[in-house]
Amino acid sequence: MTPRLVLVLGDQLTSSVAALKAADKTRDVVVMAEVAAETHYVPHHPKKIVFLFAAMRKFALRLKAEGWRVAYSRLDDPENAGSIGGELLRRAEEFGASQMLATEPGEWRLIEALNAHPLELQLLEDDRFLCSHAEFDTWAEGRKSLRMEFFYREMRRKTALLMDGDQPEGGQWNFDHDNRKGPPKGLAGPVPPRFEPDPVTDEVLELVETRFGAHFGDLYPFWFATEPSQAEAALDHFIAHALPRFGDYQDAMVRGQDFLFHSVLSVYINSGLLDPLTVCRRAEAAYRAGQAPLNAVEGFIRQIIGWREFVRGVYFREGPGYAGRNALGHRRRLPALYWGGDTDMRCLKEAVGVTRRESYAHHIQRLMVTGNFALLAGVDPREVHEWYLAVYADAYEWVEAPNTVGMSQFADGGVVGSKPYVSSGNYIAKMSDYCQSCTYGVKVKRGPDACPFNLLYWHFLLRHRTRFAQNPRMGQIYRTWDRMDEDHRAEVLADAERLLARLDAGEVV
Ligand code: FAD
Ligand code: DLZ
Ligand code: SF4
Repeated sequence: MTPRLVLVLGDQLTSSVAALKAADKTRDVVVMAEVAAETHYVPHHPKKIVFLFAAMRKFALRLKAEGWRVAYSRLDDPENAGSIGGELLRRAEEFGASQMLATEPGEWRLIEALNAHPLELQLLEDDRFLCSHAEFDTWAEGRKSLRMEFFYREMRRKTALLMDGDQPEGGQWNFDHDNRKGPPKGLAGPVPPRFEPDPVTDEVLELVETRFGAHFGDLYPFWFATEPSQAEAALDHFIAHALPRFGDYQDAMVRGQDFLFHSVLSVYINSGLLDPLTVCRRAEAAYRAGQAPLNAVEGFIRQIIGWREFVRGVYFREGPGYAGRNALGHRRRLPALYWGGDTDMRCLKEAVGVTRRESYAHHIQRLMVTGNFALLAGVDPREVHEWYLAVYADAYEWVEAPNTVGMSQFADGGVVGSKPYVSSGNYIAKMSDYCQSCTYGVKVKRGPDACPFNLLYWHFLLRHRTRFAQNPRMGQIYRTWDRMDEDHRAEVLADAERLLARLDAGEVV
């Protein structure tokens, strides 16, 4: 029998991925390829590229050890065709194959490329998720709006995680009201374990330094796990040292504390090094053993079986055009400060700084600092989306786009969230220690020293008054604005305009 090609992409690194489960070790050839097209369609952070290539190379070695025939293309192979489609064609010729098996990629772009490919394709649904496309569609069908909270309850019932019979553990589904503590002075979290690069990773580091040195982001020190046993050690460390306080300080931001009590596991979960349900069961076991409180464990599990599954459902349900949506008609260019340009705003300096160093920022930095500022300033959501996709090691479109285009930029018009996540400087002042060392005054509401978030908050709301004034959760904000002194209102808007003009002129803001 002629062999079939079995495509394994960089974020499908587990032996239980659908295409491998359906393949025949004695007949088929696994195809894995480092290709220029995937590294360039957005300028990925060098740490992200090293992570993926090192993890891919090690996975290929494990597959070979398990008896698979693997055709692995390195980026610097002279024969490398430069794209996934091109590599499949080259390997088809080499092995005389006319058929291929693939697990559905996490981006419409690649799904479309595979569907258009001349080889006969068997495309299998990615079953590393709790909720299949059909199940999500059944849940979504007929609902006026999709709300994560109700979806999440279904996932709790389905997995029996934190359930007490048919009731939620502790009598409530959600303990979020306990999870919004501002940081006390000196708050410090444990540092995630760091893994010394081995010879495989060293070789990739050299390659990436030469080829992608110009991309935004620091390559060194490189410390990510690149194989399952290391990722499991990172999970053990999180459960023992950070999970107990994950809930309390989930929204906190502290200078010099890049990770606080976050898990830093998304990079491993999304690429296949860790299984999401196993991660949740480990967290639940810590709660049952009295090692972590319910508000922490429920909050953590909700992110994985709630938000993570929900945004994936939205991405695939909404179809290929999702990442290009721009419901608010925003057109501003992404300011240079996102790519490391100078800024006087301490919060943005911190959030972009950790992104550059670690290819990581935690959720509130992504949502309420970089995301909030881009939305208030009216940046084109396509540019915002491409930035997030490029700079974070955990970013693949299925998860990044609904978070960015939907949750953070409201560019999907309200599919992911019922109202935009916008705030003035107040929120950042409450949840962080950033404002204490900022050039701007967070309490200053107008004039050159006013916190830019204070000015742009009102500018945003007024720009979109027709759309948002009818939203029951936003009407009160507009009434507050209407009660302010007229001269004050005019000055705030004029200051906001001046600030935007300075941003457009490339001045440091
Ligand atoms: P923790 O805070 O420890 O959370 C635990 C786990 O829950 C994470 O590892 C992740 O798997 C999951 N999770 C938490 N929140 C979300 C969410 N909103 N959507 C999906 N999964 C979630 N997450 C990505 O995995 N990839 C992305 O490209 C991505 N882009 C984002 C862009 C924006 C604008 C925003 C606001 C959020 C984005 N997120 C993304 C969600 C979230 O910020 C990251 O999952 C989280 O910061 C990863 O760090 P952690 O592992 O320390 O997470
Ligand atoms: C993100 C990425 C990068 C940078 N490089 C590769 C690669 O060279 N080969 C590969 O198979 N996958 C890569 N990936 C991941 C793919 O882009 C990913 O599979 C899609 O984004 C779909 O989730
Ligand atoms: Fe950010 Fe405003 Fe606080 Fe400065 S004052 S850190 S710009 S929120």
